[in-house]
Amino acid sequence: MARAQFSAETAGGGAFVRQPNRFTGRVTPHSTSPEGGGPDDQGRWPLEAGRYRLIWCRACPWAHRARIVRGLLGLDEVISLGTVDPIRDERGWRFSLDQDGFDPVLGIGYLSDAYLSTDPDYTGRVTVPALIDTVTGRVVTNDYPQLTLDFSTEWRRFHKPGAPDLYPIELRPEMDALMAEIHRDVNNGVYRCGFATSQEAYDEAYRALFTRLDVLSERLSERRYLMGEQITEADVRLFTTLVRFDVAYHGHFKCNRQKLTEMPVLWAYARDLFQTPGFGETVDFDHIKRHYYATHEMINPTRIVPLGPDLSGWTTPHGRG
Ligand SMILES: N[C@@H](CCC(=O)N[C@@H](CS)C(=O)NCC(=O)O)C(=O)O
Repeated sequence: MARAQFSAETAGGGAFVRQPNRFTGRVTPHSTSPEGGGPDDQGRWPLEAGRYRLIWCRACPWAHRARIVRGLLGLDEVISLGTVDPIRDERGWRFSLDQDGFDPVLGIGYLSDAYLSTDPDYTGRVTVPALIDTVTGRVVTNDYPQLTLDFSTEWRRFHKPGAPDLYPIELRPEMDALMAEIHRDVNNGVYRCGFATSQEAYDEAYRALFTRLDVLSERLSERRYLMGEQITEADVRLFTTLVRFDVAYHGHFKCNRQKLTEMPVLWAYARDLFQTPGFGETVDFDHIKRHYYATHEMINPTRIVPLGPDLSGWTTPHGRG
């Protein structure tokens, strides 16, 4: 069997099994801690404007979700943003895009500095997104699925006027089930294709991915967004994978039954979102390509970054809505 990109996260049959999220603190108005205090005995941090910092990488689909949701809800003013270099070095995610290589607020050069000062025994992958407490420098959470839902529900006090409800209470049961399928087969499914180290594991992931995309395409042929006429968290989660499909997953992860541009409904849907304020301006195709092709040395040992594909189609009329 081929050598794995992440051997600790590769099962016996060559399938990629993602590590659990280590830090699962939550910022919430229900915390019993005072302002400026740490987490209460249930891991709940106090809700405060200007206190927490979101660290993201423009290339990362999990981090990209948090960036989009933060913007759609108008939380930009109350949660600051730090951006790591799309290429990790041997110490991992670094703040080399910042002056002198240090995050200007946290004063650290590597995201691992925050992880290790929070848990000196941490041995897992240091991942984005991460929400960091600027008072103590500790990692509050790297639990990306909960993070964005908390932006919608726990941070409501700081939403901009007229902010969308991305997680409507009456839709949650259906949305949760849909997002679980999208996560398994699409968001993480592309990684299960790319990081498989056996033909069988790859075949299984590939089939699940395209079968799910067919189902989603069918659903989206009858409605503008996944849950109807309003954008929800489910759309944000699907978008961050679709926008990377042709530039990264089709080639690098061998998700190549079709390109996104060859799946008419999904392509129009993705363009519709791309052209919606809060989406397109957060996309950095250059960072995405450089991250994937130059980071996974087991998959692309030459680290050559392809020049294509042509991206001009993203701004063409989508004909939806
Ligand atoms: N926290 C999740 C998802 C976040 C994630 O995987 N982010 C990627 C970037 S897309 C990352 O930070 N990878 C760091 C690494 O592979 O060392 C995980 O641990 O799998």
